[in-house]
Amino acid sequence: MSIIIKNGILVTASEVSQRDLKIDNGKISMISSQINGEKNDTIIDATNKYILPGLIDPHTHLGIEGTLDDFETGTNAAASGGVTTIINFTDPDNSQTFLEDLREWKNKAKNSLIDYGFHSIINKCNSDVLEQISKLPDEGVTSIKLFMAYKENMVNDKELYLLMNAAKKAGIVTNIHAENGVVIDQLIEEALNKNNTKPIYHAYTRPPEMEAEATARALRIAEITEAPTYIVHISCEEALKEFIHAKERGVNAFGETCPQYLVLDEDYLKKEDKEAVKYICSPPLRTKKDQDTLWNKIKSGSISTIGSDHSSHPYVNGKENGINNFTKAPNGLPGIESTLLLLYHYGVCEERISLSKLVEVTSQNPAEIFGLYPQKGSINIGSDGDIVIFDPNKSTVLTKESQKQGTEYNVYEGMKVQGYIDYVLSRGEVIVKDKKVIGKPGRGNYLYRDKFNARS
Ligand code: DUC
Ligand code: ZN
Ligand code: ZN
Repeated sequence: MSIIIKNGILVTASEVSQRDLKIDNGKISMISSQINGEKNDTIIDATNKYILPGLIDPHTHLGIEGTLDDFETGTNAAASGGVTTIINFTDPDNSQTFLEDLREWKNKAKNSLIDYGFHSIINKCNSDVLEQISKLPDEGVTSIKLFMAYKENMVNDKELYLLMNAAKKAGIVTNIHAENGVVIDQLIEEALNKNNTKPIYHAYTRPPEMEAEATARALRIAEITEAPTYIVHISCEEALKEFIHAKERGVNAFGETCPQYLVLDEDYLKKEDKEAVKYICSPPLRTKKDQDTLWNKIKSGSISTIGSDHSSHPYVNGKENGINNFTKAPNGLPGIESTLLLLYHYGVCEERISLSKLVEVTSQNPAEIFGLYPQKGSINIGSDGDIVIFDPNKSTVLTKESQKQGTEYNVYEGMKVQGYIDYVLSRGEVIVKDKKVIGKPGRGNYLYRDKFNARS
């Protein structure tokens, strides 16, 4: 019994064309201008709708202690937004080695609805850690993440150099949170000493120059180690300039931004304190000018991917702690289910990017960079049947009532966006239909990813 999607407009990173699609045993088996089904086949009519490859969200934080989305609720939310694969970050637990930590995370993810992989966060450097990095590919993990900010997790320059070197030798790409944590901590201390505690000081103490400085430093180290490097959540023009300079020098660097940096700006941090605290994330929300630059650099190809950086911190006993002191609010925004709709509305409908570019940055590029292509990332014969059927003629309103993610708030509350997610298929199984999640938790597979093999 096959699944046949008929009469839709198929979109890949390279073309948009009217095609029928057939899926057998979870894999795409035929793409043709007309496919006729047989008696037992399931036919889905996609007339006037787009057929897109499922999104790969390369930046999620499900299952973090104190947050509201575990792998079950978080992947339900992801799937309802058209995401069929996530690459989630582990969280270092200093009582065990990071390989033990990774195995615990694999176990934690067993109730995932969709396919998943991990990036290992590494927050220290010693000979054991360097040795363990070489073992990560056997675990199916071909990316690590290093922080240049946050006292408890950041690594210094020597460690950055040693860890990136080890990652390169192991065939692993290094993700970097690029902010100069030392200077930022000093700026925070100075702000608090002056009683500057309102949410907007979160942005003022994490200025674009310090994101740019860390980006440049990381990429200079990448230049001498020749380590493939992926800068997560680029938020501003200053950092982008450094990033593009490095690429022009031949550094094998990839850049990611997030929907919040494209759609929201620092004015949200100037709202009434109790509202503004919801918007605390790092790097902070920037200006409208930065948004324009980010869109332009997606269009031009400098930025390769979009990740949601989904972090489902509660409002009560979470974000609200920052009302009188911004440093007490946990960093990060929920948004795993709104990436496709936001990019379609603000990107495609507002003519900032093409539909094929949307597919490239949300599916093909993350698959290629993180060792999932061609199993994931496009609509090819033999690829997994991970498909979104998207209706461009209907609209969706983003609200906390209608969302699947666990937070009591939605940072895009009330936004009416063009587009509607009709169906989501994962390996040929319909897991979302008309906003209802019908796939079962635990059906998601752990993805053993290939070693790094991409060129920026
Ligand atoms: N960085 C992330 O990548 N996610 C949440 C918080 C942060 O600073
Ligand atoms: Zn980060
Ligand atoms: Zn993150």
